[in-house]
Amino acid sequence: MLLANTSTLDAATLQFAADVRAGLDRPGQKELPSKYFYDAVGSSLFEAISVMPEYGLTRADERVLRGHSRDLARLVPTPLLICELGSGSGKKTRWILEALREKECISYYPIEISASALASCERELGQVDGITILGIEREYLDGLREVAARRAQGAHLLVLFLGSTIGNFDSGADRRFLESVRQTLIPGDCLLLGADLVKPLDQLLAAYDDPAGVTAAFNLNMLARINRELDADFNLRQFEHVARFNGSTSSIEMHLRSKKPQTVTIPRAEFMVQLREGETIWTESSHKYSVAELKILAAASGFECKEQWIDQEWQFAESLFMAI
Ligand code: AVI
Repeated sequence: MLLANTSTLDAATLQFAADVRAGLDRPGQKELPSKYFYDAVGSSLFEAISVMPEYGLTRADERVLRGHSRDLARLVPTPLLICELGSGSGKKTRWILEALREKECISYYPIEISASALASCERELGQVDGITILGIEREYLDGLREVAARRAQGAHLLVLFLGSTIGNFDSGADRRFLESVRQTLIPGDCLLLGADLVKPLDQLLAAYDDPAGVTAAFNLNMLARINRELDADFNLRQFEHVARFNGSTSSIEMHLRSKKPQTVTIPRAEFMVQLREGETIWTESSHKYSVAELKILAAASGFECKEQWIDQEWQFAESLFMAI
């Protein structure tokens, strides 16, 4: 088997190699962590997904924020430090910042592991008057702790976790993550959580398997990324995108199905993987919540659900949780 000189790889690539190896070496269902979708190509493909007619999630998120930012501003205590976990381009946050700047002195801290996403967020929101922006290039919880440490006496935090990224956590990991967020907060601090809701099956399947093949390209880019960064020899034409609904977990699952028996070499992970015809690699789960489930999640992680705003066109909820 081909071995690469891995001693020259940076820490991020070594971690990527270790995670790829662990996921593909699993007995039973092989898997790859969905966080690795978002390299430069994957992030652009996700931007394209978000404007596809079949994928209403991002537009629904924006509609609710546009329609209810003033209601939100009335409910949160000030002075305020706003931290956004995974801000992306920051486009939909504009409504919130504009509604809140009419209150007291506001600071906005987008938290992102991608320097380029932070830069475009600072460009997008830099011109909102009366708001100080400071991008933090860290993992979500590390970044949040850093912001919490900066709070002045009497100031409150509003944490934004939008776009239903919470739905991409493994089952049970959503509650554990919210508990960790809660531990960095004090009573009265708030969390605005965007979550996609259960909806008819045909609508969900079309959203995750659009006829133009953009979501398929997004999914397959995971293998292309492994080829680029770990020198692997995945033949993308020998895999197909699969989206299916798992009723027992209320999640859309995305997989990559091997069209034939094949062996793939991943030199920088010092690993070789064999796939059977029809065998799948599980790449993502996207949980679809119910309104009641979100209230239970709030209570289970130390929050009170103060308000919920629902988009009726796409069934998407923005929930305002207050730390108790
Ligand atoms: C980022 N996340 C909320 C998206 C979702 O819908 O779960 C990722 C995505 N996967 C396929 N299409 C979009």
